[in-house]
Amino acid sequence: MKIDKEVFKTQLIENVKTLSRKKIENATPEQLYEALVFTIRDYVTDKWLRTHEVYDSTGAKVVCYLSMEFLMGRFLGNAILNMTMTDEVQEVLKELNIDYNQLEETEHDPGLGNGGLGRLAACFLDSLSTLELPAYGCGIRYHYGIFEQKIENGYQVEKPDNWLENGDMWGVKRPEYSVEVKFGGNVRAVRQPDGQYNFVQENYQSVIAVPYDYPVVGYNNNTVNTLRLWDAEAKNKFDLKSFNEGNYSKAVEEENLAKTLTEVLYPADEHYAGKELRLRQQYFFVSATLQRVINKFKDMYGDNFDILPDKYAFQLNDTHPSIAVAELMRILVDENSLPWDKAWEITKKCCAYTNHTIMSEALEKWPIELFSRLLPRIYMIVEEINKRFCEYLINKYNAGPEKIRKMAVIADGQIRMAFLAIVGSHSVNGVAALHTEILKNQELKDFYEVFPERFNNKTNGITQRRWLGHANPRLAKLITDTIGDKWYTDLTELKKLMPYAKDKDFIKKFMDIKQKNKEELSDYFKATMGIEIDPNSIYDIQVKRLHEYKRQLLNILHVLSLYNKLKVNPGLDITPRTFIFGAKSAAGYRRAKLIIKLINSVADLVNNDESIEGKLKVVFAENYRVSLAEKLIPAADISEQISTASKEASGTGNMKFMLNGALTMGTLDGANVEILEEVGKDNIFIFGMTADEVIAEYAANNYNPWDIYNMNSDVRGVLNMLINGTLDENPELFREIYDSLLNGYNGSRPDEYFVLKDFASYAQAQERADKLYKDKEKWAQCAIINTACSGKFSSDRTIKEYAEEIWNLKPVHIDM
Ligand code: 26W
Repeated sequence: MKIDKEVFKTQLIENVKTLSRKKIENATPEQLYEALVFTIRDYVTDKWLRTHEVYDSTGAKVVCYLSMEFLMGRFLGNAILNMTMTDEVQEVLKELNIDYNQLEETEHDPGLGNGGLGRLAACFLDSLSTLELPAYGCGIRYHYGIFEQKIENGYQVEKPDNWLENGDMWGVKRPEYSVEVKFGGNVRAVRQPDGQYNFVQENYQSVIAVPYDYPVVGYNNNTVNTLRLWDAEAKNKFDLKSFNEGNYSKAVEEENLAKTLTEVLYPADEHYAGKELRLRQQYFFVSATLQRVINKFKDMYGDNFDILPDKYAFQLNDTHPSIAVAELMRILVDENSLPWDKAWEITKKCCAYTNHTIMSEALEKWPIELFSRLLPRIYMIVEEINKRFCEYLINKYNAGPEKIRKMAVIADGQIRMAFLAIVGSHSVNGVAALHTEILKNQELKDFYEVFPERFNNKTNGITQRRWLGHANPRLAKLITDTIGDKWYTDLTELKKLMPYAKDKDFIKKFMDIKQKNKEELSDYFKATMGIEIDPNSIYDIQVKRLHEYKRQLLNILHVLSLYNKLKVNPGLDITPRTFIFGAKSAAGYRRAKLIIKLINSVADLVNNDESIEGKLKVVFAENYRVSLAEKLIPAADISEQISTASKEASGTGNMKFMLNGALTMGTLDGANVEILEEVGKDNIFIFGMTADEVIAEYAANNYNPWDIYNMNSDVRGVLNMLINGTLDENPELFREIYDSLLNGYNGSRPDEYFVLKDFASYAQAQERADKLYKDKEKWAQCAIINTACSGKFSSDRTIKEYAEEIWNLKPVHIDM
């Protein structure tokens, strides 16, 4: 966007004055940040208003992306980039002697998500706006995001993340769109004159859902979509009626409910805990969203509900919002008197469900007792859905009791949210080709047989605006100087870099940038953690949530084996390597927390042993989050994507690293399979069991890791170190890890995730990497090819597929 620099400068100076009563030269970075946000927001708001004017006047179809998590990252830099104001803003700030980077760093990175699923939602919003697709992100305005991680004495310690403490600079409160959300009480059936029953919820507790809107700026266009996050407020700060009736405790209860409901994001990733408050959160934001949508729909189209699917699509980001199926039925049937069958057809046409994991611990199954107490009317509706579905299975497929119990939405005293989502949607998708095949042929086989037409794949993607344009401005500029700037909106343009993989001049520039990024990261570690790392070493990075299936353990055990090799043979010719980890563990996931401690203990051992002459370094980067990812990923040489095959649904970090010219060290899991297809086998390090092998091995159930221990002396050496006091003064500290690998722990199978089974193959792949790195030019070529071949993994491609194949959503051009 062309802006007048002088005007902009005046606005900025004025804003500093009004907001802080200061001259610009005396303002603190925080005050400057605030004034800059105000200035930028003005430009954004014009487009934002216009966007919604056009949506309303054209009656365009809108997608609501329903998600418990949106891991947006900082807003400022991304908004400026997408407004294409970066150069102008930076020039103005330079003229005013202000450090732009420092201002960006002042923004609290809002961590309203756990990991991949939340970040995917954020990338999708960026693509939706860039593609001019009408969209709302719908979620919860948690007052506390994912905890801030501190490492104390090698252990993770969780600190509250009060992201709103300095105000909410980007959110706009919209009290006029508030709605009431009801919990508990009882349902009374009221017989109507026509003999039909009306169901009324009585004696309930309720809260007011109040939306806050955040702008989602499209790249180089006029589209500004909305991220709508719901906050809870008490109905009446002091409910007068309840008070007068002497129902003082109810008034207080409702106030407490409002306070706790949106207080904090649940920080357990891929682990279902069955907490009442979590179910309340789910119903809260789903009900608020659907009520608001239906109110608006009725304002625009009256009660012609047949066209609801032509106007709204609801995408369910995992099962977390799958209660939407029942809530939409309630609104249509109870509040708008639609016949059940008609409402059901409409609901199915509107809803679509994305599955993000096959980990069985993640499956949401609510106990009937809890569910029916909290949501009595919704429970009745789920019962009816279940009854009709079971009848369908019997009539159409002659299903017997066995089949029914396997597939019912309600069984064994529980409500199975994934099944509710599948039954109530017209589309069920996995997030990578392999993942979708596993859903169809294993996890959801029964449903695939009944509804084959519903199943489809949408391989994940990432936004190149944040993950290249914003995170790696040097590389972005080199690419633009070389092939033009079309890649910002069409990532397949990067293919044009292929010929440059052999161009000496380009190779040098590409690798100089990598070097510069590595030096910057080294400065960052020095400044924040006091650790020195060598920018000439290989930066080998594994950053993601800590989970056993992701196998950070495999990585750190391999580091230990390298250490042992160097101890035996100090002259060993290996390229110096810095192994960088970043990972938050769920607060209650004991094994994962112990693995963090292990990584830090290995770091202590290795980093302080002068005899290995700095050939190995281990760094655990504290508090991994979006803004830290933006520093780490552009500096990576090797990207560790080493999950047990079949377990990682897709992965998206793998795509960010590839885009930034790192080589993948990976298993044939999730989207790694497709990365291999794009780059070819010479430009990636693949190792380990395949998904089929893992599944077969698991079924055979005769794997004995002791065989590996006995045969492989590297493995033996490393495992012994876990229990012989080398790593901690308490030799028993890591006994649990040792046992889990060799003997099984607490009833689970030994080495459930095949760490030892894949160890040798992993070590060999690492040797291949070490060897390749010695040929600087060859390595550079591979790195460039990785960037050049990453076009498929743009979330623009993914979102186009969702829009065309699931939502039937058309772009709407916004003119100013
Ligand atoms: C109920 C607790 C819970 C919380 C979060 C269960 C499950 C989750 C998510 C589904 C976990 C998650 O983020 N899954 C990741 O989704 C990414 C986006 O599709 C994939 O790339 C990752 O492979 C997958 O682990």
